[in-house]
Amino acid sequence: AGAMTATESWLRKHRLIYTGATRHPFILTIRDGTIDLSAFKTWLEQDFGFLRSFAAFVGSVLVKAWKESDDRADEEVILACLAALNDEFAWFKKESLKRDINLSEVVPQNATAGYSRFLESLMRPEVEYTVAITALWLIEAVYHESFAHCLEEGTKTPLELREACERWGNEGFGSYCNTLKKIADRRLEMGSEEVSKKAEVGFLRVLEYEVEFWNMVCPPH
Ligand code: HMH
Repeated sequence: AGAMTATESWLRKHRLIYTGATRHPFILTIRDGTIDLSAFKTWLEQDFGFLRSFAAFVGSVLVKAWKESDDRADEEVILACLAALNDEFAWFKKESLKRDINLSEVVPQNATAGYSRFLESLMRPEVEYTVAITALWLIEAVYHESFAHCLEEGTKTPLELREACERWGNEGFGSYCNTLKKIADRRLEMGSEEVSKKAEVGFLRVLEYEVEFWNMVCPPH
């Protein structure tokens, strides 16, 4: 058997928090059809705010790839991510119109603001490309795993939420996540132990912020 890659060993080692982020009660209520639509509205509002910071972060990862990467193909993957974000912004605007939300008036809640500050810390030039691309992979992978779970056979995901679930849950998005994972593993393999430690800390923080984000939308009882 081949040796486990860095990301695989971290997924194994930090399984509990990973599951907490990808099988959150909010996702489970979408899946079983009991979701509270006001929670979905909060998610829509707050995620739009998150995406603004996320787009800036992805831009910074592109800069790092351009400066530091050993493989020019990485830049194209990150550019495709930015293109998809452009599409996502349009989708959020369309959804907000349907649901009587004024996105320009939305105030970021603590979890969103905290997550944005974390992303901003990763945008600093001294943060290594390896650390940033590992975070980018995981941020996308958590959404893919979460929403793909709502599309499985036998789930009762409400029709009006299927489109949202398909945005991140579709197979194409899954292979894009896999491409990011491979880049992260390639970089982690060629990097130092020190960079790898920093990337693992970033990995854990992404999962913590993802759980906090879901908790804001759907508070634990
Ligand atoms: C909070 N995490 C959060 N929002 C998103 N849209 C993604 C990840 C994936 O893009």
